[in-house]
Amino acid sequence: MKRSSGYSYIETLNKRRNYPAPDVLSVFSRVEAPSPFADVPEFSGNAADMIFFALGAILRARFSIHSMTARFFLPLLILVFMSAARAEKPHAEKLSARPEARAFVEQMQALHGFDAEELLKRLDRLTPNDRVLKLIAPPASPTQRSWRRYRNRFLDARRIEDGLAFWQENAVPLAQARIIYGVPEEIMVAIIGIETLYGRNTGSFNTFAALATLAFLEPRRAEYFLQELEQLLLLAREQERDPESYTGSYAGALGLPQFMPGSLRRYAVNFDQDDFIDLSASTADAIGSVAHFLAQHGWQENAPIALPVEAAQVTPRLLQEWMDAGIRPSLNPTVLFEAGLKPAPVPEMPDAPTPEMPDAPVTFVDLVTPDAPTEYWLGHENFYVITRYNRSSFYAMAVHQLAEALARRRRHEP
Ligand SMILES: [Ca+2]
Repeated sequence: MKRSSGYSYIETLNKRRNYPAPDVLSVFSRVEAPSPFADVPEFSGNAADMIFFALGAILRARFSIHSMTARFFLPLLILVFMSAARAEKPHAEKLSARPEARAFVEQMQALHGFDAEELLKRLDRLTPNDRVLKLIAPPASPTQRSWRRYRNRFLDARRIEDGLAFWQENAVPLAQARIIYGVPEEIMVAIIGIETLYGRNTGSFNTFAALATLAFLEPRRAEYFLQELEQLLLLAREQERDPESYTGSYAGALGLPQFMPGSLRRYAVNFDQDDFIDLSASTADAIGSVAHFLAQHGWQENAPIALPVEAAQVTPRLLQEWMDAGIRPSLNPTVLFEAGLKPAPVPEMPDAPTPEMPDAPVTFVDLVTPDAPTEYWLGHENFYVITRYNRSSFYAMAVHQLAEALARRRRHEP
C-alpha cells in the first residue's frame, strides 16, 4: 500500500476483518456512528474553482467594465477565501466531542484500566489528519485490477538489486530466523522489500493521530481501526512509550514489515536480544517477526508455494467453480488434472526448474490482466500462509516471484 506498500495494505484492510477483540468490538458495534462528513461544506471540493471564478470576474471588471462591479466582487472574493479556508479543515472540531470517542475512552478505562480523563485530553489535543482520510478513500475512478501492472511494480530491477544487498547485510539474522522458524531467507527479504522497499518507505504519519482519525472519522472500517487504536494504546503501555511517539503508514502500520499494532503485540519478536522490540530501528527484530508471523500461521518448512498451470482444456464452468472454492487450499489436485489442467512453465522464468506436483489440497488462483490472457496457478498451503500477511493473491504471488528471483540471483552471485 500508496507508497510502495500502501497498495497491498489497502487490500489487507479490506479483507482482514475476522480479527479477534470480541469484547471491545461488541461494545462498539452498538454505537450509532453519525456520518462524519455531515459538517463538510457542500463546495469543499471546488473552492479553488470559485476563487478563480471570482478572481477572473474582478480582473474582467477592473479592466473592462467599471469599478462598481469590482467593488461588488471584492467582498465575494473574501467570502470565498474564508469558505475555502473552512473547507480545508472539515474536521476542525475536537475528536473528544464525538460520542464514539467518549464511548471508546470509557471502554479503555473499563476494560484496561486507562485513565479516561487523560485519554480524552490526549484526543482533545489531536487534530484529525485529513490526508489520512484522503489516502484511505477508494479511488474516484477505480482502475481495473491488473496482475501485470502489479507484478511490474514489485518485481522491478531496483527491488531485486536492493533485496540482494539487504540479504547480504542481514545474512546472519536471516539465517538464524530460517533455522528457528523454518522460513527461507528469500521470503522474509521479499516481504520486507514489498512492504517498505527494505525499510525505505515505512511512513511518516503519527500512528496515534492516523488511527484515531480513521477510528472516529472513517465510517467504513471504524471497527477495525478502533481495535487497532486500542492495540496501539496497549502496546505503548507495554513498551513504556508515549502512544504519540510511533510513526508509520497512514493506515497505522509500523516498521519495516508494516505490522499493525495488534499484529505487533501478537507476533513480533525481540530477535536481536536487546531490551525491546523495535520494528523500525532493528532490522533483526523485523526479520525475526516476519518469520515468526508466518510460522505461527502454519508455514511448512521446505514445502512448495505455487505451481503454474495451463487451463485451456478446462470448461469455464469448472474454472469458475474452482475459483469460487476460496483461498484456503481445499481442492484435490488429482481431480483438477483429470479435468484437463496441465502444469505450465513458470512465466518470465523459462529456465526455472519444474515445480513439484502437488500431493495435498490446493487453491486455484487466477491472476487477471485486462487485455491479456489470465495466468492460472495452484497455490499450496504456504501460498495461503503468505495471504495471511496480506489477503490478496496478487500480493502472495508477488512475494513468491520476488523471492524466487532473489534466491536465483543469490545462488548465482554468492
Ligand atoms: Ca530488539
